[in-house]
Amino acid sequence: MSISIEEDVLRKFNALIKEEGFPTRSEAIKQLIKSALVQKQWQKGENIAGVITIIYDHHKSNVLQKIVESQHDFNDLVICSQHAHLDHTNCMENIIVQGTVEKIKCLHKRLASVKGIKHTVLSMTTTGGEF
Ligand code: NI
Repeated sequence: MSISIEEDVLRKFNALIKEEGFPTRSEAIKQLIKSALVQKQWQKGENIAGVITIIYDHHKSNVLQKIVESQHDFNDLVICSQHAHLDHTNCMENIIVQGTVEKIKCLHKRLASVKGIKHTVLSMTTTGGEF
C-alpha cells in the first residue's frame, strides 16, 4: 500500500507517532484503521463489548441498590462487575458488558441517571473478529 499525503500533515503525524509511542509508522496506520472499523461497527449497532465505569458516593442512599438493580434488569448484557473502594467516600464500579450498541447505551443511560453518581464513562470496543 502506498499513499500520498501533504508534508505538513505527515510531519504532524510523525510527531503523533512519537508522542503515542507507536513502534512503527505502519503500526500507527494499522491501529488507526482498526479504530475506524470498530467505530463503524458501533454505528451499525453490531455486537460489541464494553466497560461502564461509575464513580459514586456510597453514603448516598440506595445508590448501590439502584446500580445492582439496573444490572439485573440488563443481565443479558452484563458479564461481570468489579467494585473498588477508592477512599472513605468514593466507590468505583466497572461493569463489563457485551451486546448490541443500542442496549448497552440504554443500560449506560439508566445507570447515569441514578442519583448520587458522580461520573460515568462508557468505553466500547469489539473483539475485532472481522479484521
Ligand atoms: Ni466501595
